[in-house]
Amino acid sequence: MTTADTAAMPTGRRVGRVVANHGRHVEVQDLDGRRVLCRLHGRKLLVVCGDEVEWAPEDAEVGLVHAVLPRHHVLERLSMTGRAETIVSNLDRIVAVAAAKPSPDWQVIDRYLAGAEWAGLSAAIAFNKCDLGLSADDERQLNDYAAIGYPVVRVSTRAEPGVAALATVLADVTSVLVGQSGTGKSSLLNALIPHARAVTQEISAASEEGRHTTTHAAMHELPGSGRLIDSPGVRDYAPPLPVPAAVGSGFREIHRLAAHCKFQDCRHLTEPGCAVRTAADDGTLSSRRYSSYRHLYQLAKEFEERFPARRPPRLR
Ligand SMILES: Nc1nc2c(ncn2[C@@H]2O[C@H](COP(=O)(O)OP(=O)(O)OP(=O)(O)O)[C@@H](O)[C@H]2O)c(=O)[nH]1
Ligand SMILES: [Mg+2]
Ligand SMILES: [Zn+2]
Repeated sequence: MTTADTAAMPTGRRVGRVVANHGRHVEVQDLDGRRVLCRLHGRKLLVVCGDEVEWAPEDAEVGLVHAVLPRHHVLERLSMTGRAETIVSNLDRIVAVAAAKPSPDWQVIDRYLAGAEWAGLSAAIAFNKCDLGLSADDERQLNDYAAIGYPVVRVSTRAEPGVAALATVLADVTSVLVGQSGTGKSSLLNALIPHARAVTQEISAASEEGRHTTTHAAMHELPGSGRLIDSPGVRDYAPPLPVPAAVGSGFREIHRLAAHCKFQDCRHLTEPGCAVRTAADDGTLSSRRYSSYRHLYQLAKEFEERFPARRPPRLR
């Protein structure tokens, strides 16, 4: 926010950042660091965690949010109606959190990574609960992600190796922790910022799944510099999808290989001379990543057919 922008604001209004979203109420952090509970002006105002807003105090306790300032990078999800829903805004990085337990859903991780590529966000992977040990398959998947250039950190909130490697990935930027319920996102937040005191809960002994403990996104200041947003765990996730032909750009190694396909408009499915399929066959491309690509390609096709009027998101 520049001085010129602030000068254009009606008197009494201030700029703040939404640090928690409780539906019709949000918590706004003022420029001096004070947090104020605010109502939203009008039903149409859609506010998410991370938003910069214009707000004004109503009384000593409560404020009113009047407007959302333009957002830069956002994390969105695809809704059942084919729309993009913003989850958090003004981000730099997503950190996809998987864990030894519940068992990782790598396809969900791939969808977060593809969404980050399309949204122009950087992405990293944190593998938590390393104190429980990593399976050979977990090791293989993590090594594959590292090989294609994503920062991968192995962490634990209970024992060695601790969370120092994650702190390094988070320094100086605004990040959001995303992933399945029960992987330990809120526990990681608490390990990095003890006074955050986010609620955590054991995963279900019967289903070995998380209990969806965190119900809304909340932002915290990291020691040193940087901000960290904890978000509710998901069962599944899909980002807003581009046209099917652009799905490959969400998979950086597939995007690189595509330059060697015989046909420029290769979809990497059944075409002859496809460098992507050849790489999947000879093992230079992870067959699991290739399968995630094909699933997302199929989903993009289905959405294109079901929602022909939908405008695909602009890729960055
Ligand atoms: N063994 C082990 N357990 C952990 C570790 N980190 C977190 N846990 C446990 O995992 C369970 C789930 O942790 P949460 O932090 O609530 O998980 P979450 O990802 O925030 O879950 P949602 O809010 O539902 O998305 C809790 O019982 C934590 O104590 C770890 O490093 N090792
Ligand atoms: Mg949580
Ligand atoms: Zn191809």
